[in-house]
Amino acid sequence: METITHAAIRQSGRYSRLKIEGLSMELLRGLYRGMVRLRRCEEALMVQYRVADEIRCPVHFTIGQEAVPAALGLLLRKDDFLYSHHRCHGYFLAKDAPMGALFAELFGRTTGANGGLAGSQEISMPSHNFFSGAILSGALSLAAGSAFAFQYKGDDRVALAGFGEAATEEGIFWEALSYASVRKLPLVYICENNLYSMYSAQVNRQPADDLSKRVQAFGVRTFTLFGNDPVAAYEALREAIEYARKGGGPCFLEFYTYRINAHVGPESDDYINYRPADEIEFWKSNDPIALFEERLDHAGLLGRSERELIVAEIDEEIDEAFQFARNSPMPADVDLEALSRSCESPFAERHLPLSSVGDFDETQPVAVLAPY
Ligand SMILES: Cc1ncc(C[n+]2csc(CCOP(=O)(O)OP(=O)(O)O)c2C)c(N)n1
Ligand SMILES: [Mg+2]
Repeated sequence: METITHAAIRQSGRYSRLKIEGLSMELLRGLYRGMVRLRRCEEALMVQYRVADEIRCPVHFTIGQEAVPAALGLLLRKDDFLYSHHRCHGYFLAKDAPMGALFAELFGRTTGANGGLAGSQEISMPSHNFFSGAILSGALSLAAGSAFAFQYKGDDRVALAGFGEAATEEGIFWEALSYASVRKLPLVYICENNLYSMYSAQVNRQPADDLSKRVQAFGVRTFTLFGNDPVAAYEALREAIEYARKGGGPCFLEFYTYRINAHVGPESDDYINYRPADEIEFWKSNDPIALFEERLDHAGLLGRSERELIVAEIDEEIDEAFQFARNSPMPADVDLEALSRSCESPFAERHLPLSSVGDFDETQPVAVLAPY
């Protein structure tokens, strides 16, 4: 199998393998729309971020990394669970969660997905089975737990988690992977390897750029791909999700990509000089949307005027999302104590008496926990 690393991608030059032949117009339009919707959303939020200082939470933008969330959005079922990390807007939209609830959350309004109290990197939308979080790798074990619950109940649901390559530097990644492999859990791990953790390159943090190889040692099926090809991303994700759904066990997909914007916030962080200018230029020339548009033009599909209509429709949705956020009320005084801490634990209180029946006796009946 061909080895993919960030260095090998640079060496092989501009990507030329994007194939759209034989794909339905519905799929091509869906991929294009998903990528452009995320891009326009992020660009608009960047422009509005400082205007009137209405967005106060840190935002990790995702320009350049649109292909994977766009592909994922066409494959997820409503009842699947998707977990994500700090760079979460693409995953939020992929789970079909409403743009207005995202914008209002960033604006700190009551109509935000979490009533304006979570902000960008902690946003969740339980009604859409979507959960993100700023604790790096925290979502990985939660996703494994959901996958365990689905398997235990005999559901054919899949739990997925999207994260960056630095999440694999936490022990919990390997612990969850090991458990998922042993139990053949319906779990799909989506790693967007964008080479950096904040301002630090992967080679300065990990022994080698060979994550998939290390994951294979855990008996987990892996897919390693150039991550700015939406069609390849779609096909790999489809195969992995189906494999997990049918009981094959967990999958790990590593998508090689690059974030064009700063690690956090709308302003550039290139003044830190943590990444070479020619590297940034290389990845700009491999912009997933530009690569896709080129192939569409070459094949004479989804022409300029049709694409402009899609963009206009998206821009209208974005305008409405801003209006919704700006016209929504700020939260009233919030009791943070009650929000973040509670001495009550109804689940434990219901079940602990059951599991402490008598002294240890291996013949005693096993307490059966009711689902909560
Ligand atoms: C447990 C923990 N440690 C450190 C951080 C600080 N932190 C926030 S984002 C980030 C970089 C993450 O890099 P990666 O996982 O590759 O995702 P990317 O930002 O590149 O998308 C770090 C170290 C954190 N949020 N949580
Ligand atoms: Mg990274």
